[in-house]
Amino acid sequence: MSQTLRLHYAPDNASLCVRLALEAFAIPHELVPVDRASRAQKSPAYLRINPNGLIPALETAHGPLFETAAILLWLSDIYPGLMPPPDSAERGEALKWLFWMSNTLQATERLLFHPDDLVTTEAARREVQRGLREAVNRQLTVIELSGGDWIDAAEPSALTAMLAPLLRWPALYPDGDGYNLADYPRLHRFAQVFETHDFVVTVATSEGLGTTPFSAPSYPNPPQGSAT
Ligand SMILES: N[C@@H](CCC(=O)N[C@@H](CS)C(=O)NCC(=O)O)C(=O)O
Repeated sequence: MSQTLRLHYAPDNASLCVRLALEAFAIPHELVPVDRASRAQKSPAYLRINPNGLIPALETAHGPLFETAAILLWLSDIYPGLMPPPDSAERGEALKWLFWMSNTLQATERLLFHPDDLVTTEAARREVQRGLREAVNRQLTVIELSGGDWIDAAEPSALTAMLAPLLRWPALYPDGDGYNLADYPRLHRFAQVFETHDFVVTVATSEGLGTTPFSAPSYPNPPQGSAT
């Protein structure tokens, strides 16, 4: 691939999943910060890269990509190891959970963090967030009990790069109330081991996420980015 990959990112945004995968597999890339304070993700220049006005986007020699899971899957076609190969026994299991994380867990979390996308009054916001918080907890129970062998912190992959931030954000956004990763022992243990990898420390340090970014998260410092 001739053109260097350019990841448009903001600290502690969904771009974190892609950064973890890029760093884990030493994939050459440039980082392009998106200034959320000035809503740069809605600027005409950024909308030409991602018409949804959302972070991340990845510029490639074949054009810009958006959607975190699609970017991870695209990278896995070029960099073996991110996903099990198409003809392997593990491929179906990996695809199943990658899509589930994208269209179920991540989508529910996004609504939990952005209730204003759905309702306008404070009472409605509280009601919607209560329901979405329960939904996230139910979904985490599903993956805790049913997730496959890929939930292995020792084996970095597209799947674990996507999972770890999804375990982090509900502890912080909108306020962390009603969420305790320790209620999910398998996922909690995964987070504790995952965050000891050098590539994770590198990304967490760069984004100001602290020393236990997944098992015991704290707000980003400096706080210029957030998953919300
Ligand atoms: N499904 C999208 C969701 C991306 C997303 O929600 N990004 C958030 C940050 S985590 C964002 O850009 N928020 C800014 C906004 O809504 O204006 C993906 O995975 O790429």
